[in-house]
Amino acid sequence: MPPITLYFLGASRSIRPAWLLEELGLDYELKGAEREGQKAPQWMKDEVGGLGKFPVLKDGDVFITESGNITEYLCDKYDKEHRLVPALGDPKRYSVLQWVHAAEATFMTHSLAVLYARWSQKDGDVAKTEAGIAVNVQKDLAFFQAEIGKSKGKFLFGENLTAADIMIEFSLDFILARELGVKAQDWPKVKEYIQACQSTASWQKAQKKTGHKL
Ligand SMILES: N[C@@H](CCC(=O)N[C@@H](CS)C(=O)NCC(=O)O)C(=O)O
Repeated sequence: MPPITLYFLGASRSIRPAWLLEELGLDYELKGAEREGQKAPQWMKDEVGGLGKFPVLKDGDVFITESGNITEYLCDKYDKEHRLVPALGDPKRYSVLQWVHAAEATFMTHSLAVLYARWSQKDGDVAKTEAGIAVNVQKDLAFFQAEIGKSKGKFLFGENLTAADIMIEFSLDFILARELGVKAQDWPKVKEYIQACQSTASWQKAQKKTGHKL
């Protein structure tokens, strides 16, 4: 049995650590499940404890939660050549980690606000609420398009994949797939970037192993 287990919830951020594990060439056991209603099944929550949100990584006896934290953990422990996150003290480290954090703290926060309004607003003008919240999502996507436009390759930091791509790809795919405040534009560069990420051998392997589909 490999020491690493990935608790994977279908159609979720769990694709990030699956992609990263494949990119690092690590062997791992997959414990996968689909949502029941809108929620992860109870057995997964019972097994991992905590907040009961996914993905969760188990390495030996240690449970790690939060996809960004799992990313930093796996890179610190297994990316000894600092291919995916530059070494401590290298100023480039913080440019990469900026995206690792922005993927959740900015892009997902802004876009989920749209989704939650859609789910929970029972009366009044939901479209108007969405349009108001969508401004932040559009600013995020415009910023991303500008930054990818400066890259000398197909990924955020050139031709080589980094942890920044492994975190932000899901946020962008989720925003476009669920149409969370994106209607003002077609976002061609965002689509091209998602395509480039999903064409990597490691993303393809992760998708095949997990069955990930948004
Ligand atoms: N910030 C957390 C978010 C975790 C999260 O909300 N996960 C969702 C799936 S993407 C989940 O477990 N939902 C099922 C539930 O709440 O029962 C991360 O990046 O890992």
